[in-house]
Amino acid sequence: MAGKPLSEMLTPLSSQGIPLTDNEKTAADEARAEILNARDWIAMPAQEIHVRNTAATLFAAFALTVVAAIAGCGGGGGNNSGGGSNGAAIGGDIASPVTPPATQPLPSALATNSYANFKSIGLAPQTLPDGDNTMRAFGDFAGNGRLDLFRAVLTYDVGRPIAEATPSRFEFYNRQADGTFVRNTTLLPQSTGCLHPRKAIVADFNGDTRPDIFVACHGYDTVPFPGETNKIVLSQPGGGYVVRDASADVGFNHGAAAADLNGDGKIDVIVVHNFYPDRAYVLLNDGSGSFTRERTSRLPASIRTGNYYSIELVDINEDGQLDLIMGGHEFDAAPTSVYINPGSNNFSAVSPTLIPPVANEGVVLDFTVTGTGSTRALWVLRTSGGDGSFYQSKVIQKVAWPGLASSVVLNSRPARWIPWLVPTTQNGVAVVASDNASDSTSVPQ
Ligand SMILES: [Ca+2]
Ligand SMILES: [Ca+2]
Ligand SMILES: [Ca+2]
Ligand SMILES: [Ca+2]
Repeated sequence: MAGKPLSEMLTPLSSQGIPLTDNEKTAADEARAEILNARDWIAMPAQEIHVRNTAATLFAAFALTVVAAIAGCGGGGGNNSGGGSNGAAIGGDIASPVTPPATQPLPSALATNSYANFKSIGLAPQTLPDGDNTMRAFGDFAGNGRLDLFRAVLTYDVGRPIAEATPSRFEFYNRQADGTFVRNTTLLPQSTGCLHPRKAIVADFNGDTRPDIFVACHGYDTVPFPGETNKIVLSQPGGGYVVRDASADVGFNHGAAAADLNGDGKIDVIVVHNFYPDRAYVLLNDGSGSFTRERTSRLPASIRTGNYYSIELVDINEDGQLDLIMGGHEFDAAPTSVYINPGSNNFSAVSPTLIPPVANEGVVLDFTVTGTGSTRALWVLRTSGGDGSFYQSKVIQKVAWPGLASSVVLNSRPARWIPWLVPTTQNGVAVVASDNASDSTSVPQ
């Protein structure tokens, strides 16, 4: 894309000799028109530009990504068999713009695993507050029957010395009837979080039926990578929350998933981290939200050779037992792997089912499962890695289960990476989408 004038990029695609379907042409030309509209805004009075600035910035970034993909300057692409093309990605991305809902129904009760409490609650893409929303979780934290938001906001600059680094801020937001979020400062009087949180998961860790949040924290994000402890945000009598260390264990904790692993009815956590030989560890819950590391590993030895960062516990083969899915840097000896639960929650002797890799898009960020029976599918959210590029793309891979037929259904580069996907419905069509409406990212199931 570098060196190509904007005017040339914005000429109608049909005149550039690029083969597109009719739907793709329509979508692409609509995007082109929107870019030209955005350009016209430059001539607006300053006040009006200010009002429309956020929307314009978001849309321009999105539209430029589309043009880059169409113009063929996006990189990547699958090395796997099956369908998938930029065309399919463009169709899915543009033809189904995300419209935040005015209402957001809540499930009647919390599930006993963190995957379900995020991805099985009917969550539609949300209009999140300004600022850093990468670490986010949803639940009825304020207990008023309406979906609320938890997020962790970084406050340090990784370009500055570690001695100057300051902890993140943990924040609750109440969802309003119009779908916007308003900060709730009374719910969490002491909002000091860990230095660098990376994933927030929801379950009732202290048994009072109210949602709590476990936050995986990896600490200062450059050398010397000292790591840090995870945090637990626990519901308290009277309706508030407190932040505590989840345990004394220090690590580069990048991902986590929660379920009752030892069968005592108390919800435990598997944490995935890096720089340590075991790569992941189990924290057993005493029932009050205090955790102790399990010393006899129930985790597979095969993860110990690679750089894993992402984890889910979800029943992919529909036998009623949660299965373990792990991903990270495929180019660093970490093949994306599914471990089927043998029925004991003990994965130590389970051989992995290997998910087809995607060349140059080897950073695996998140997992979602949809469909049933012959339509069962695993969706793998990725970004760039393995070709010298790092976190410079937005890629969604669909993998049929159990046949493992793989297709890359969205591949945008350059593009801002996105952290999470959820299954949802848009205009009556089942899709997989970012839970952040401003990402404008969805693909048909
Ligand atoms: Ca609420
Ligand atoms: Ca609770
Ligand atoms: Ca347990
Ligand atoms: Ca299973």
